[in-house]
Amino acid sequence: MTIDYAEEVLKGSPRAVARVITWLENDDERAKACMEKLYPHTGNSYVVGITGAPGAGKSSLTDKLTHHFRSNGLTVGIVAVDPTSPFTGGAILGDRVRMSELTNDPGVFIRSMATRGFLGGLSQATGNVVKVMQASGKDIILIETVGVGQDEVEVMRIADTTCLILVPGLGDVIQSMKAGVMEIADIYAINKSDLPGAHQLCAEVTNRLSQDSYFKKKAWTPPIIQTVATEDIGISELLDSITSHRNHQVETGSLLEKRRERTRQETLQMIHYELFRIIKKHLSENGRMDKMIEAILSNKENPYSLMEQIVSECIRLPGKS
Ligand SMILES: Nc1nc2c(ncn2[C@@H]2O[C@H](COP(=O)(O)OP(=O)(O)O)[C@@H](O)[C@H]2O)c(=O)[nH]1
Ligand SMILES: [Mg+2]
Repeated sequence: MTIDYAEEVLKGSPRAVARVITWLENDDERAKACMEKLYPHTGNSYVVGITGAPGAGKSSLTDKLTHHFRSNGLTVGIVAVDPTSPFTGGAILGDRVRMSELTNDPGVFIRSMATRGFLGGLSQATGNVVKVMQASGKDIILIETVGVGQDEVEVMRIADTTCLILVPGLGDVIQSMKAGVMEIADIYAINKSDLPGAHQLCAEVTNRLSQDSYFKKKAWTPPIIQTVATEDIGISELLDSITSHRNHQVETGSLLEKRRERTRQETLQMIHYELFRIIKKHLSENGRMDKMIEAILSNKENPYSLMEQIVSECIRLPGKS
């Protein structure tokens, strides 16, 4: 008898969850049929993003937050989109030992992701992984990313609440905050508050937020929480802020609005990549792509009119290829 993996995911089987995620990663055609069945069961969990520079303590905070969620009786899915994360193997021994506590908990599912090489882009791939975890019944999904590139910022848009982790002594914070990362943060955690400079950093961020016209207009002012992840200090405050932000968004309707916008983007993106896939397949037949490139290079054709020609051909293609 063949196994119905979607059914197994819905029952919460970690092996089925792992299998379906692997299909997604490998662009295996079995993933699509599975996702169709899982989709109606997604969207019931709350998604929290944890971002910040490498070494800021994102994994440590994720770990501690998970323990807190677990003691509140909630199940947790962790998606680590961070090449430097202990979850992805770049760990010192102590971290590995600590993480393995979570690995033994059936109420926790941890998955690390490669950060490059997904056909539909990193955020789409992460979005799918989150959906599989949601369908498996996890109450909270935590996504850890390194807040550096545009890809990672896009990943954070999957989150209902985004926490930006800053640490004292990591150079010009205000400068790095201008890079678009600031706009996505709903909560600031000043981690490593046991180190010198934490209070000053706190004051700098408070100042920056009060001056920024973007935040003046917003109904939600991001709270700034001081934490020491390694000592479990400030974690319950961080958790309370996440809850407050969630309540705020539910009350104002902005959660629904955020999810509506995300669904719009996701759907458009899916259509975009599917069209791209069909057109690429169409072009690769009979070595047509190579011929086109040669024609363009020798100035017999130009890419603009070729593009129009190809698109109109593909729109007329019978069914999907
Ligand atoms: N002093 C201090 N060290 C911390 C704190 N949080 C994390 N660390 C340490 O900082 C290092 C990087 O932490 P990690 O969670 O892997 O950071 P990530 O790269 O952002 O995921 C590890 O050695 C942690 O033990 C903290 O609050 N205070
Ligand atoms: Mg990490």
